[in-house]
Amino acid sequence: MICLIRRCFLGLFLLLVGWSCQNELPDPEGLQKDISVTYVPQEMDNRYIAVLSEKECKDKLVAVQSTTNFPDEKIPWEIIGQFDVAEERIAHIYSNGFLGFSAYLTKEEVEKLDQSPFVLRVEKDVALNYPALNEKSGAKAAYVSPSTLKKGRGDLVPDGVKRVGGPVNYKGKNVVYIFDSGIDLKNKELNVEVSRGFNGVYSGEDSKSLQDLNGHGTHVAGIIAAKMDGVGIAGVAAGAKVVPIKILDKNGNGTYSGVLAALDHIINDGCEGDVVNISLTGPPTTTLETSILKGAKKGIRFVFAAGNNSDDATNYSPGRLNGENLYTVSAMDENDVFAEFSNYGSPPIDWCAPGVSVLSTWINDQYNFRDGTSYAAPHVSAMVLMGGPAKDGLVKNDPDGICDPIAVVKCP
Ligand SMILES: [Ca+2]
Ligand SMILES: [Ca+2]
Repeated sequence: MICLIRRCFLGLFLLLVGWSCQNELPDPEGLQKDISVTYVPQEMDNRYIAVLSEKECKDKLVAVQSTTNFPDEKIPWEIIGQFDVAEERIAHIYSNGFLGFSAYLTKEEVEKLDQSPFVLRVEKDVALNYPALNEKSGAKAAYVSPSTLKKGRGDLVPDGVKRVGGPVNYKGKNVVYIFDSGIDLKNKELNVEVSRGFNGVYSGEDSKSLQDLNGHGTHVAGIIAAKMDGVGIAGVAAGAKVVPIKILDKNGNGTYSGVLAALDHIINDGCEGDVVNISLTGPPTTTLETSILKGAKKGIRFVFAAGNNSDDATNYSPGRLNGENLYTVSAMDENDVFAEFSNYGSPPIDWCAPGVSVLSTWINDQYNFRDGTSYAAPHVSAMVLMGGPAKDGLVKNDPDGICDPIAVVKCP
């Protein structure tokens, strides 16, 4: 179906939600948009990522492979040994998404590595910075205290969850990895699987625990899986296990090498049917995308936010990826109208889901309304966990002229 030409409604865009029957909840009008999905890469001083040639290494380092149960991990160590890089200068070993390592290196060492037939390329590590991740809501702060969502009322079903046909009590065994700022570990609304988590943050308070010190990851987790326990809210796949994969600290800072390490962990840990919810977007990189494609080939399903740049989604990675087990999600408001901030383009966008004034869990025993494709993607992650979404009509005013299908829970 082809939409009519994009209408010039952007200036009239208002943030309104249908909470009229919940008078005690704050009015989300005036909320700032969460534009956390655009990062500003900054080169790190002397940290590099060496990507090794699997073919060269496996052909020529056969002796190493036969000595261990984890041959791929041994290969980077073999190369590290050949180049005399001290162990304390190694940040990560990569053996699942790709073969390689990140390390603190001198320029001379980088040049030597670059010339090795075992090395495909050496990339500079970059700092990822999502300054908006830490933005508080505006003057009309939309935090909701638990007392407004207390026992006896049952679970409040947020508008977005309702729109997609949730909540459904999830009974399956698969998990959703929350690739984000961590998860509120003791949140009673969430079934957090800490033992399968991973921390890709190197330094500061955030490196010590998978606890979410920002709120973003907890919000995403609640949309997917807040429990139907008679209190608070209910998520789309209520009660599903969520796994904290921390790649951003409380101020929205992370590193490219940390993101790659987190992906490497997921590809090793994940089973067929597990889902990874990824809200970040940035410029495309081959190493990151290769890793994701490797995970998808293993049967792990990746759900990406399209990004909040009001731009063509093909310019943003990893949401620009297409193929089996890869889902990219745009955002709409409560009237099924395409969100003004959402990236567009079909392909790569597969589904549209609610992403305006989305109510979900937060840290410090709070609930919060947020805007962004970061919150549209988790609706679809929950549906992918339950076997994939069904289509319920098309979003209105899609700027690319091909209206994205609206994702809803598939009838059993
Ligand atoms: Ca609940
Ligand atoms: Ca479209």
